[in-house]
Amino acid sequence: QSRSLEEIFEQRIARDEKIEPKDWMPEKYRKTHIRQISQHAHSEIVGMLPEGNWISRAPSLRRKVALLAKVQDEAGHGLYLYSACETLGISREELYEQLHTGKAKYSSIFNYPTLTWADIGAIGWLVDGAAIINQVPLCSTSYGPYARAMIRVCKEESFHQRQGFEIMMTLAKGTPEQKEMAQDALNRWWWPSLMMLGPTDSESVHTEQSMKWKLKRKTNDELRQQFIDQTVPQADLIGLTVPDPDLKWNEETKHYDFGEIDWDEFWQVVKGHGPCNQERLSARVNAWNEGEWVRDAAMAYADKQQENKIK
Ligand code: FAQ
Repeated sequence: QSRSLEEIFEQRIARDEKIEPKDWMPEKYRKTHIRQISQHAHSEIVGMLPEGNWISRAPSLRRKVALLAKVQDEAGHGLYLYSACETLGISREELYEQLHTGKAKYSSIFNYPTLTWADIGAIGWLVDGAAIINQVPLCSTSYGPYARAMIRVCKEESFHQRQGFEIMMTLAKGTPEQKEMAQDALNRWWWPSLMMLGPTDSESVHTEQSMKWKLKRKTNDELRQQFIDQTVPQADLIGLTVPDPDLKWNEETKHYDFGEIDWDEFWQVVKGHGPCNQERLSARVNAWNEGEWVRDAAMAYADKQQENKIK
């Protein structure tokens, strides 16, 4: 019986049909989706913190409005993704619990500090740039709720990427100090942005199975190469230098060759030892604890409404 269900499932995947919440799915498919979608949701929520740091210090009203809108979008993406994840039979409380206890990961990139205003430009340009490259293929992922969430998320990420690039372009065209600030931000965010796309394919434990299930449509290395090929000409255009002496256009492969990524640094950050891991996690745990009275009040109000209805 279960074998034939599995066969039907495999055939549906082969036909590029979407799998919906009430459809039969292998337990491992469900689990790995909970893992990836929840980590994605946590990343959106933790990702608000480095940028939130600059909302009150944005250099103009226009910049402040755009940054506020971007950070709000990220909250929306997080909530959207948590909802998609809940359709797989896990509760919001369990998901938060996994984040707060360090059981669930979130993207390594958000464990780096935002030291100057140019970092806001670099995050939009590079981090959202990498996020789009990773997420566009996810619009055709096999799990329906995740695929549909990605369509809207990608549209908003595109605005985020452009606001970041425009900040960098403005700084690069500005005073020598401003240009230097932009270059410094690029120097610090370049390598972590490449790491963000995940370990190399040979080290990636989940890629093979996730590609078979069409959860992932491209491998980590394919996405990384695409990101580099897209971003290097953008840096050239605004007169900034990508901090990689080995970076070179390869006429034969029609791709950029690039230098060695420091994977030790990546795994240190993933294991909780990055520059801001503790700060990020404690900000989330505190927000949860301090919000308890709001949740309690909302529940008490809902109960009262329900009682009134019964009467
Ligand atoms: N950080 O076998 P793989 C955003 C873990 S959203 C931390 O290759 P997989 C928006 C991985 O979980 C950014 N951990 O894993 C925004 C696994 O550990 P596990 C987030 C990482 O899943 C912009 C282990 O390493 N985007 O930026 C990372 O096949 C600006 C082995 O790795 C998504 O989550 C990492 N970077 O591939 C917000 C997109 N990479 O779980 C604010 C959806 C890997 O077994 C401001 N996710 N690990 O304990 C994906 O596409 C995939 O999950 C990958 C990883 C590509 C991230």
